[in-house]
Amino acid sequence: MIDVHFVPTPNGHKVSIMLEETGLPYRLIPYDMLKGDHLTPEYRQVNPNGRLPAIVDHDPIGGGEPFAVMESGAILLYLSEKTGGAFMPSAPRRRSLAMQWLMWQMSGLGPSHGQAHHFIRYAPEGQDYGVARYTNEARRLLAVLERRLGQADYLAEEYSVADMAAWPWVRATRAIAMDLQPYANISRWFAAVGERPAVMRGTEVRNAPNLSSLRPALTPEEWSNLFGENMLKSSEV
Ligand SMILES: N[C@@H](CCC(=O)N[C@@H](CS)C(=O)NCC(=O)O)C(=O)O
Repeated sequence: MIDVHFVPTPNGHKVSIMLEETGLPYRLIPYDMLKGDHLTPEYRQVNPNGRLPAIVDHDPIGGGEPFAVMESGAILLYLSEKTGGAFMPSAPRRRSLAMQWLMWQMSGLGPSHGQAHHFIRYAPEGQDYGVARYTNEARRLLAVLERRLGQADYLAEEYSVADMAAWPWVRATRAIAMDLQPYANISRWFAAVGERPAVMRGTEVRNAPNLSSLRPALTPEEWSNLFGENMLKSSEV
């Protein structure tokens, strides 16, 4: 059994999609970040970085004690290894492509779109520089994705962990009012991936956030848990 420390966000959905795709048995442990569920010393034992998601495999690769894995990209690769290489292409070039696009998602698409969400949805209004900086970067990355998906049906030519990593972030563009219509290749790929039964199951409502709420109203306590003093205090040594 695999414990999934979970929030229904793009990073969380990467993992729930992969678990549904592979059919591995898992148990969701839901967190409410607004309440600061993730700020506890107990959760630091699971994920030293204190962010979500993370997994604990009670029957880990190689045996031994339960094993914790942080970082959604590393979790996808761990689950692939656990299932004999599922959703990692076996041909060397495609395998490298899957790695390249997974790294691109983890270092580019996710962080930059995450900052766009922050400045558009959560930052005090009037932060024009931050909004422009990350909206531009978010659009640049969508253009990169659009070009890639004009060359191949999937990021690594065949459906792989790279698509599972990128797809939930593209899905979340609706929360920052980005229109996918001008991106014909992304739209085709987005529909094809979204029709996969495992992807549907992996993203179905589990305390799903209201993606249409452009500016959620946070209490001072909720703000502090996400971005302020409470968050900082929890990471002090
Ligand atoms: N690179 C990390 C990012 C994890 C991350 O930032 N997760 C968000 C939720 S999607 C989080 O934990 N936010 C809580 C916080 O910022 O305190 C991953 O891919 O797992």
